Amino acid sequence: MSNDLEELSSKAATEIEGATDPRVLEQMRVDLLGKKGRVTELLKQLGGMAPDQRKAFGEQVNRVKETLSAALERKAQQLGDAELARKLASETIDVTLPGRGEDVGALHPVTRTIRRIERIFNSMGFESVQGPEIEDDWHNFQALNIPESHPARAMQDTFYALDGSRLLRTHTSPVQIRTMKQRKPPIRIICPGRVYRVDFDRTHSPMFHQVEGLYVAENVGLADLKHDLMRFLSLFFERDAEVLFRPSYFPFVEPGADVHMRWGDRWLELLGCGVVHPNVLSAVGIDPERYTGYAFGMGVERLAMLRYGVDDLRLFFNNDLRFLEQFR
Ligand code: 2NM
Repeated sequence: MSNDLEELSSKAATEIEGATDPRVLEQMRVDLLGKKGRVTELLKQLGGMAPDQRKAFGEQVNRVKETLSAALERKAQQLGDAELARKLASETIDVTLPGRGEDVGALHPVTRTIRRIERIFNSMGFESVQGPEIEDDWHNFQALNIPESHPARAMQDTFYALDGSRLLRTHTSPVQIRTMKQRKPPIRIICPGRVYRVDFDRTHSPMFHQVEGLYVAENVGLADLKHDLMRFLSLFFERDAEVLFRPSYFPFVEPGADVHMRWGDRWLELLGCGVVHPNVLSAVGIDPERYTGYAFGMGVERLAMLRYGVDDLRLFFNNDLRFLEQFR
């Protein structure tokens, strides 16, 4: 074999053996055996040779060509196998690992209770209305027949802005005041929402939720109030509620009452209510000679505690998942 061919063959064989990249190996194949490859060029030279030389040289080049071709193929296979093995190793999935787990969320028990109260009153023809939590003195007190210096203002301690111009509503009644100013009777609404009072212990939270209701039309009276509230309580507690109306005082109603319900061998106070005071109707521009109304208010957390058997109101505000998860 000629020295040139010998050298080309052994150099190429070494390079092929040392290849680590399939693309580099493919480039080697093109450089050696491609249309313009070095081995191919040698074969092209055969045409210009003397017949005796041609036979011997042709056989040598062909042998080199076959050797290199086989080496290239073997190496390509080897690199392909290595690549596949690497890929399989890196994409291994351990199916015995524990899963990440999916937690299902749930509505807060207070939200559930508000929705339950709303659903019942909506079915009785009451429309849900909402309003601002930051209020002024007129909507939260004056329009509700609670003038400055009235002792009723001391009944509930109010959060005031530092300059005294605004306050956090202490009940949702200002929403009813706003609605009565905007609409003409008949008006039949319930107002769920957050309210705020300076108060914090086992049964009081500085923020809590109320649902207040209002029905203003011609000839609305105490009998309508009693009937509608008894119907609500029976639907809410899913039993024939034994209900007691006891006289009580709220400046925005006359007469006023506290509603109690028999709970085992005790009477529990559940909500307050009454016939809307004529001063309230006058304040919002409704003629008290023509229209009358009833109103009521209830604490949502209190009803939620009774319905779910919760004995500490603060559990509703700690957001401890061990508590909340029980309401899924
Ligand atoms: C209560 C008890 C009694 C009440 C009155 C009004 C309004 F705006 F119509 F005057 N809204 N809510 C009311 C009456 C609320 O909560 C214990």
